[in-house]
Amino acid sequence: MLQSKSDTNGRTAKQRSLIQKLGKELLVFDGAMGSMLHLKGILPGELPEVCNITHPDWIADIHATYLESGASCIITNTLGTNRYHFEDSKYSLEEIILAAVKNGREAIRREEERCAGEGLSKESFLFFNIGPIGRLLAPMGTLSFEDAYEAFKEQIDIVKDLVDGVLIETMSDTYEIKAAVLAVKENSDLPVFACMTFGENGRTLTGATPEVEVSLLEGLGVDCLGVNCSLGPKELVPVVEAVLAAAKIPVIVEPNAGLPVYENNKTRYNVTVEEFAEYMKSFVLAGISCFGGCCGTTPEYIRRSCELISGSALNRREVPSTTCVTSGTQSVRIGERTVICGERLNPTGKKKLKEALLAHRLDDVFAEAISQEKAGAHVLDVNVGVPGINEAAMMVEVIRGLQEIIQLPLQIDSADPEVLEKACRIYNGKPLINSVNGKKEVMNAVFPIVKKYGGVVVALTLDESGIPESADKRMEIAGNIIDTAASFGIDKSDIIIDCLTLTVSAQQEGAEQTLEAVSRVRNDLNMNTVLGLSNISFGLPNRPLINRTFLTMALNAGLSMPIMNPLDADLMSTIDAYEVLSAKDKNSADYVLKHAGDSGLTASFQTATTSNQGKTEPQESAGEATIHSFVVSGRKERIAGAVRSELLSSDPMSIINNHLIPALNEVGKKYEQGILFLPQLILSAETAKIAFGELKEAISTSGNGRGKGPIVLATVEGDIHDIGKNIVKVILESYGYEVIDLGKDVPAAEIVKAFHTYHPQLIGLSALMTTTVVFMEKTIAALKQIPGVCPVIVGGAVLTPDVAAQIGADYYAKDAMETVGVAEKVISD
Ligand code: B1M
Repeated sequence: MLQSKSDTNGRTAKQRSLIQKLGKELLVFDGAMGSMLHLKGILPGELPEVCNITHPDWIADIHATYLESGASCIITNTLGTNRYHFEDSKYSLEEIILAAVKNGREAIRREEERCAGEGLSKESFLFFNIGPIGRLLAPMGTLSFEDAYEAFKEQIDIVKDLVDGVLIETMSDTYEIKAAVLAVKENSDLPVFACMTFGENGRTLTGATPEVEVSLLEGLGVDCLGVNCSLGPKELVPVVEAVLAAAKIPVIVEPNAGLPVYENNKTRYNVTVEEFAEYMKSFVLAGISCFGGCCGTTPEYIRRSCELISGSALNRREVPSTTCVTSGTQSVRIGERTVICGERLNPTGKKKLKEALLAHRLDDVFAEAISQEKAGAHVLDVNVGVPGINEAAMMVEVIRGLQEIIQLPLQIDSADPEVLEKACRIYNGKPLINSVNGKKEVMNAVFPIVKKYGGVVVALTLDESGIPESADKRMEIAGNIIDTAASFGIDKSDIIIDCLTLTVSAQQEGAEQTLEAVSRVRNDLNMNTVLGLSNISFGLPNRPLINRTFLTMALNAGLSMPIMNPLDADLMSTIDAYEVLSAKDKNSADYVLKHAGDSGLTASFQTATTSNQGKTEPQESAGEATIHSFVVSGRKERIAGAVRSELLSSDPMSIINNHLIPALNEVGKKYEQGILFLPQLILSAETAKIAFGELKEAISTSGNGRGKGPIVLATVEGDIHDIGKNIVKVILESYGYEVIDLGKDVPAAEIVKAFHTYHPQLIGLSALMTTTVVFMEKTIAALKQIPGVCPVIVGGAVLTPDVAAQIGADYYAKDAMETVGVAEKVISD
């Protein structure tokens, strides 16, 4: 797996020509296919990709018109040709994809003929278009990373020898785009262009920022990266600026023509040809290398943009090198503010963690990660090397679990290259890899992993002769590592040098040599440094004192990233003070925020009786181990136990009202504020569902009677929120009502049908979004057409008694208990 096919440089002359042009001359892509197919007369429900077979002439015509309008790159009509979209299709994936390629080639042939007729020479390129699979990847959905990879690989296997490049588009999940890029690079030599799509908040649906996208895709070695679709070109301006500020490789932008407006039975896009062209020109002047159009754009948009841009030279951007690692949502730049790497997920010297790993109590590991994140760590070291466990399997499991519940980038820490490889593959972001060293064998094993998966690697200044005593020798090893890395294509900005902390009680001169090496790496090599801290004080009394004094000296020498215990308040405060004194914390803003009101006593003095010399073992405070906190942080494995123990002293309804609903409200608020993202929202919802599952039994045993009703319940069309509706159902059942639950996202027609089938005495509708209240209104209107229909009750967070009345509902209930009150009234009447 380690070799990416592209490393073999087996590209065709056409592919090499494409790469030569990329970044030197403007490459113009085509515009939308879907809106053009509507103009051609595609029928409602007809799949655009199937038109490759049923209407090859349409597709070839559309491609040809784009080429004639100025595009030199066209993309196959294959956005959705993956095995999940075409499960039940009459045509095989291969038939559709081959037809799409044939149509593209036919258009290029016509364009060549046209140009030859006009005495022009023009080279056109055919890109295979890959879009999202249409299913969410785990942990948000059920599709595994490996299955996503296989679905992309299947497409690449068909086209690898037939096209000039691949354009991956409209991706909103970094994990999915990683699977797609790996599938292309491992199974073909094709040039890869990759785009993600961003929302109003400047993030992808799963919460990635432009910097996260750039770090990930550059690391994976794509040839060109960028942005497509999203909102309109105007809204994309800040995203494009952020991509251009971070990307060292060529950038592509393909906006849509704004959001669609449905008017007089027709869809119209609100960005005009002229506006679109103006934005494309400004993007080219700002430094993009390729442009095209997405939804709603037509050949006119491309033609006018080419006219306006004609004559503008590509802007050669100078992007400063940065050292950046990411999770799926957060990037951390190393070398600006001090980066704190949490050391506590490393079993060395931590008996409880070792036991937890051996007993497979991953819950303890995750609790430790959460407490380090809360304490202010920026990156977490993850090491699971305990004799007696399968380190590779455990590392993969722990990393998968951690990326579900925390947002910090991870440092994958192992001496075994196989473990590093497996972990880097499933890591969702640009990882920190710990470590390589000056030994030839280690460099040959680790650098290919760093290069392929695009990580930042920690380089230890030791080699076959061990750890050198002098700073001079450590610098020599650092130089050798940097040169060898370069021969693997790894830039020095993707290396952090570890000058190695020696135990001062055993080698007293060691600290000075380490600090000198740190200073020389920083000042002479202009590179970042990392040091594990706690080793320095081994064997001495009052270790925290030595640790924090060494930390201050190391920071002053130029240390970029201490690996340390973020739960040690004194160490953390030392960094806060250093950041002020070194003018990194501008206007002392962070310091004041954190330390206003401090007593001035050191934290270790305040907690002297309990600190145990800074050796805190994994533990969760009582405040953290609550139903509320488990829902907010998505701790699925802990929630059932917490609910069962709370049931010993509380009744189910008060658990719902006092713990679960406030927790979900907090999650909703944090989602709205952009603190949490969709993966966390989903995880919290799943955790809450497990809790409700536990409560359901307790509630139903308190039921008083059966057989009243029936009552039909449904969450309306367009809305998949069903937690509240399910509570209403359980409570009604516990009061003896027969409830027919139609589920979520239920169209009005189905609810009308259910009335005729079940003859309910009450129909209950739930909606949680402003956008779905209209469907609720439509459903009520449809029900009211039925003579003698039963009353309709509505509920859900967006509704109020006024809104309920406006949309024609008979009753409104603010919660499940009020629903029971209404049911009692309606049904006894
Ligand atoms: Co989403 N979501 N969500 N979400 N989600 C909200 C609703 C939101 C307010 C979050 C936010 O931005 N602050 C926001 C809606 C904004 C708006 O329109 N005003 C939102 C959004 C935008 C979205 C997505 C679009 C996100 C995205 O994809 N970018 C997406 C929508 C998908 C879709 O529906 N088409 C989405 C997805 C999801 C998850 C799948 C991740 C998950 C739902 C899982 C599930 O339900 N199976 C989810 C969750 C969990 C939430 C929040 C955080 C919690 C909702 C909840 O379960 N509350 C929510 C924020 C919030 O509400 N604080 C949010 C607890 C529940 C017990 O309360 O449902 O109100 P509730 O039910 C109460 C009462 O209202 C009443 O009784 C219940 C018990 O007391 N009640 C009735 C409910 N129905 C009743 C019917 C009755 C009577 C009473 O008579 C029949």
